[in-house]
Amino acid sequence: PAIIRRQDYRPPDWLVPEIDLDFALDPARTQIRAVLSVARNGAHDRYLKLDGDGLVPLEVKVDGRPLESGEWTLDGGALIIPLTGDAHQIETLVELAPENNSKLMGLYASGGLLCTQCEAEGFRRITFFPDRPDVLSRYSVRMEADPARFPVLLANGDPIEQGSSADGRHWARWTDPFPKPCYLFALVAGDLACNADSFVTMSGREVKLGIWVKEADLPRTGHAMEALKNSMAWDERVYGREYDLDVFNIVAVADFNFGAMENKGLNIFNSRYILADPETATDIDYDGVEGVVAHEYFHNWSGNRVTCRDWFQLSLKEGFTVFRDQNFSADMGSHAVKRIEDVRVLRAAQFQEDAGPLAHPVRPESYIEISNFYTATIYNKGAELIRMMALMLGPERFRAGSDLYFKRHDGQAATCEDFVRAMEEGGGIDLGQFRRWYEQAGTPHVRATLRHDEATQTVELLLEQSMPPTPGQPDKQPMAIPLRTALFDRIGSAHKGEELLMLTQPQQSFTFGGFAEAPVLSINRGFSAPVIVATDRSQGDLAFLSAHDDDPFARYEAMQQLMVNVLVGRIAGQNVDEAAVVAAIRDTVVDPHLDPAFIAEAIRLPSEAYLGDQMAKVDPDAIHIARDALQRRIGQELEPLWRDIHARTKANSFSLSSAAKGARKLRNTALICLVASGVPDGAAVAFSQFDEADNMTERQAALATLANGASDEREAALDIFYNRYRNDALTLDKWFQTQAFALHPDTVDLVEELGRHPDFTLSNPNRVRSLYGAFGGNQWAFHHRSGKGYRLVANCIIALDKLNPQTAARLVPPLGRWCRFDDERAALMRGELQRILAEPGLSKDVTEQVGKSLE
Ligand code: B3K
Ligand code: ZN
Repeated sequence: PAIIRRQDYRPPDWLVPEIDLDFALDPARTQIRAVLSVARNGAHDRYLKLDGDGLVPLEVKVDGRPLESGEWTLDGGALIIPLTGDAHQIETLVELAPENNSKLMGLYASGGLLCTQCEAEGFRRITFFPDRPDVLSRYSVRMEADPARFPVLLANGDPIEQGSSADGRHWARWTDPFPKPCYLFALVAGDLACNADSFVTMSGREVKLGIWVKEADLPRTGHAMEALKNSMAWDERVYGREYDLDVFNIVAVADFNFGAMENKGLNIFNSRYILADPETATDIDYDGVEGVVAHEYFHNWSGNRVTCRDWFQLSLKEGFTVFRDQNFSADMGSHAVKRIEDVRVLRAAQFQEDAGPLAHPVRPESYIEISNFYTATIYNKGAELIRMMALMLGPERFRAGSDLYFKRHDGQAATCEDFVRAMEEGGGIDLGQFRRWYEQAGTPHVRATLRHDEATQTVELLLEQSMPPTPGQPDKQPMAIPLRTALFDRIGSAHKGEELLMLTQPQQSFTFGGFAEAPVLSINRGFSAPVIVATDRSQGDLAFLSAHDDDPFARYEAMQQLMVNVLVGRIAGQNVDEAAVVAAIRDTVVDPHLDPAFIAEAIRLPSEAYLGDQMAKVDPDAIHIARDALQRRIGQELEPLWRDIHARTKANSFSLSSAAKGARKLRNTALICLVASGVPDGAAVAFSQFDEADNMTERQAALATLANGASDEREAALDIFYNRYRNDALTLDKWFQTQAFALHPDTVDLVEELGRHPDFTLSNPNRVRSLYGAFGGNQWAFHHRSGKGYRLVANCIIALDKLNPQTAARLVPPLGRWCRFDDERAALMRGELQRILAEPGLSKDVTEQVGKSLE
């Protein structure tokens, strides 16, 4: 397949200032008539090329004149029309069968609805058009459908007219005053109920808000609506950004390839990020709804008003928008806990990506299939780059930079370079070297060594950076790395103030005076840079910081490092002191000044995958055994504490307050510890939590804890859960997911069985992700010695690729990490990748991911 390169970017040959679309909607046979006004862009004599994917032109007209079949050609799906003048009107007619669209890209059917997904290149599956983000058009859309099956007709912008046709059908016309790229086009038709509300903007305009769902789901839309109104107010307050249309609609659909989509004025969501109630949604789900609603809303400015010039600039909108949604969620809840959660995700997904065959820069140089580049690097690392700029600039100058960016590029298709330049000029800073963060793939490693000189009472902090090679980038230049740093006096447990150290050289040393005794180093506080830091701090120093660091992230990090050191030592067969870990956990748990949600984060053992990342070669079995043993010891030694916490965090009634959420989080952690201790009543305590809970957070956590072991309670709880929720797809997903995640020796066999379960289907991406996606993230189970886990996932990829290549390709990365494992496992993993690649008719999505994984 063809490689698309960033360097080959050329402005479009033809622009399309206006488009008029007419949809005669029907699941089996939809006709689409498109009228495009096209304008030659610059002086050239190139023909008009309109992208198409699987479309057959039934009619083609130029300026009203029907073309003979020889007057146009098809080239790899695209419609080619030679044109003589500089401005013409092009009309095409095509026909589609949305109900047969299993890729869920373009116009498709989901649960009786008709809906669209166009980003990145789905619009070309709807009509012939220059499908690239730098062609911006004004849209007018007419939809016509059977009023009984499709009473609601929605599109971007504002509704302007509606009516009934003579043949008993009805129609509606929507127009969007803001020029937009075609990836932001959307329509929805179906039998939907609306949670209607409104928001008054900072200039006093009233915006009508609607969240559209199946009638029965209406009671589950309240949290999403609150999140939407809070997001609108937050973007005004923090970025000065006001909403710009008179209506803002959100529709929830059951079959969706990812989380949600920011179509102008008509966001379309995976229902899992809209629907929430205490009976079926966990606190994590509630936070997910809040974060994704905010993310898509924030795209209205960072993405829609200012869009991307080409798909290499994807992080321009995604990194910035993730940064914005992260800060919004932090403001709505706890900054400390949100940062810890975000860093955990970054390390689990992005650091692994950066260390493997699919590593790519935040602004990639080439791709085969753009759908494969909606990655943790583009999104989460991209957000870290914005965060570093915001840190270096400070809040006022960062705001000046973002104001300049929005002002300068409103209505344009911009680049990452445009953003950096706006930050430089608006914020008054030189980001010359910082730009390497966009260019170089890989995670920088920083080694920090502290030397104390008693005679001069000074300390020297030596920082050394390096960056491992990544595909196509063998040698790296030094990065500009902002490290928030503090030095703690051992006596008094305080520091003299934090400093922002800029590490820009391969090696650099910083000297600090006034230390009669060697201080304790607290570095990369708040995780100020997305790097891997190695220090020579002793377990004693880490225990000190885990008790005294005033930066919550650094305190959490010290605790995690303390645990990592013990576990990695154990795995290597060393005799390590576990008592320090147990003591630090006890001290943290009983500290009355700490937020329970923070405590729960801090005392949680590092995941098996994270431990794997600390080793030269991952040994999944040894990691599991060591982690399990430490968890048991923590459970046993502090058993009364866990019982006490578990009892006293039981609430009388459900609330979504931070205090209530924190209590549930700590309660679930206490349950894990208690059950891990092996006390005879462990399963019974877990079962009663499962049984008595009035909320899904406690119920699912109890189920997950039971699922890790073998007990009658395990089987009973799984049965009850299944029977209670078998008709609720989103909740049944949790039943699949919990079993696929289970740290249980039989998980691999169970996943095989679940793949044959009557409720399992490849046609719903959420269901696929809850079984095979979750399983791919279960290190111990997936890397079962036999290779069975690899075979299961490869079989799923092969079968799913025929229906939905985009979702199939997302299952590839765990198989691609073979380099990190022993020779036997590596050979089995490569064998499966080769088997996939040998499949006839493989999509370019899967071909790209598998091909790169084998290099
Ligand atoms: N922009 C969409 C993602 C589209 C993914 C296409 N493969 C959702 C988001 O990031 O907000
Ligand atoms: Zn986004």
